Amino acid sequence: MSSPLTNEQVATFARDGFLVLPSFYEPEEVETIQCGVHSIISLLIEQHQLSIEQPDFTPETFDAGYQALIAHDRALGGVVYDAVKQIPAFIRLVASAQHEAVVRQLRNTDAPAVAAGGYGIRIDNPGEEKFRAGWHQDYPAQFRSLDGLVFWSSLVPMTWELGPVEFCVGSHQDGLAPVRESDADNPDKTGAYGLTLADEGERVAKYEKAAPLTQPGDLVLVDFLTLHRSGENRANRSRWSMQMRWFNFAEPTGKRLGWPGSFAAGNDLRTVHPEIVVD
Ligand SMILES: O=C(O)CCC(=O)C(=O)O
Repeated sequence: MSSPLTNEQVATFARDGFLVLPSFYEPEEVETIQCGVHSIISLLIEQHQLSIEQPDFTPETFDAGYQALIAHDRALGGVVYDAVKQIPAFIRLVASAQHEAVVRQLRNTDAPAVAAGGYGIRIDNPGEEKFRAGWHQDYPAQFRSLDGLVFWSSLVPMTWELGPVEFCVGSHQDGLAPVRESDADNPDKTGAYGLTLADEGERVAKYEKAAPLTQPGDLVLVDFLTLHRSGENRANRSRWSMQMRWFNFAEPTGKRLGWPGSFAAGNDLRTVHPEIVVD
C-alpha cells in the first residue's frame, strides 16, 4: 500500500492534472454504498406513503424509484442528497487507507488530511442546470491546501447522455485562475456554483479536453487546480458520483492560512484570497 501508483501513473497525473484508475475500488466497497442509497430511497417512499415501485437492490438499479420520488416532490431529492453522504460505507471509503496512500505518494507528504465537508455524492438530475458545475478549479471552492486532490468516482456506468465530467488537460500547470463571484448568465447559481472564471472563454479554449466514460469502481483523481466542469445530463436517470477530497497539511499556502475550508465552512473567497477575485 505504500506506493499504490506506478511511476507512469504518477507521471501522467503530473502532466495532465487528472488520472483515470480503472477498478481502483473493490466491487463490494461500491455496492455497499449503492445499497445504502437504495435503503434511503426506500425509507422515504415508505415515510411519505408513495405508490412507487422499488425493486430489491441490485447494483444496476440501486436508485430505482428516485426519479418518481423527485417527480412527486423535488425537495425530497435534497433530503436524499444530504442523507447519502452519511452512509457509513461512504465515510469509510472517504477516509480509507488506500486514499491516504495515494495522497502520501502523489504529494510526497507525511501529513495527509481529509477535507472536512469536502466529500459528498452528487446527484445530477436530467435537465437540471442549477447545481451543474461550470468550468472551475476546486481550490477556490474548497481551500485547505493548494495541492489538494479529489477522488471522483461514478456510481453509475457513465455515458455521453449522462454528461461525463470534462477536463482541460494539463490546465493545473497554469496555476490559480482569476474568478468572479457570480455568474451573470445564471443568477440563481450561488456560493461555489456561482464562481466563474474571469477569462473563461480564452482560458478554456487553450486546452485539449477529455471526458472519461468510467464505470462504477473506477477512480478519477483530480488535482485541485485542474479546470473541469459537469457535463449536461440528457439521459432519463440521474448521474450519481462520489467526490472525496484530501489535502496536504505540509503545503505552504494551506499551512500559512491555517487550512481553512471555503464556502461550505462559511468562509469568503475575497477574504482569504482577494488577489484572485475580479470585480
Ligand atoms: O461530478 C461533477 O459533475 C463535477 C464534480 C466537480 O466539479 C468536482 O468534484 O469538483
